[in-house]
Amino acid sequence: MTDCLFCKIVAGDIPADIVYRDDIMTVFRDINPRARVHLLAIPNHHVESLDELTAEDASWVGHITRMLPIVARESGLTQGFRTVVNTGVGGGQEVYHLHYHILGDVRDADWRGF
Ligand code: DGP
Repeated sequence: MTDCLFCKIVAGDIPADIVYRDDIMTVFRDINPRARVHLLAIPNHHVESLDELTAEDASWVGHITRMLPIVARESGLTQGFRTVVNTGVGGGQEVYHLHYHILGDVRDADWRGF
């Protein structure tokens, strides 16, 4: 989608600190980190939110889910991490390209913020 911020990051039109990338997904550092490590994992193709998913999406959703702990570990989060997905207005979603927040070392982070 041409006017989607995260599609532009996938395309390389907007710079981002990318920590992992494959044919299905991209992971980059959040511009406004809420924890010592705060990553965003997104599908490379445009999907607005979890609300859009159908049974046909199971394969790539499974791939992203399986990769979350691998990328987290490779980013130094050896003691675990928090995963957050905000969905829609009620979920506080700001960017309408599905993204999984990966937060590490969250002990001092504002719990209510996520
Ligand atoms: P959400 O509220 O779940 O839609 O989170 C959107 C996140 O996206 C928020 O934590 C800040 C992050 N973000 C917004 N714009 C940019 C950007 O241009 N670059 C990066 N790296 N992150 C962004």
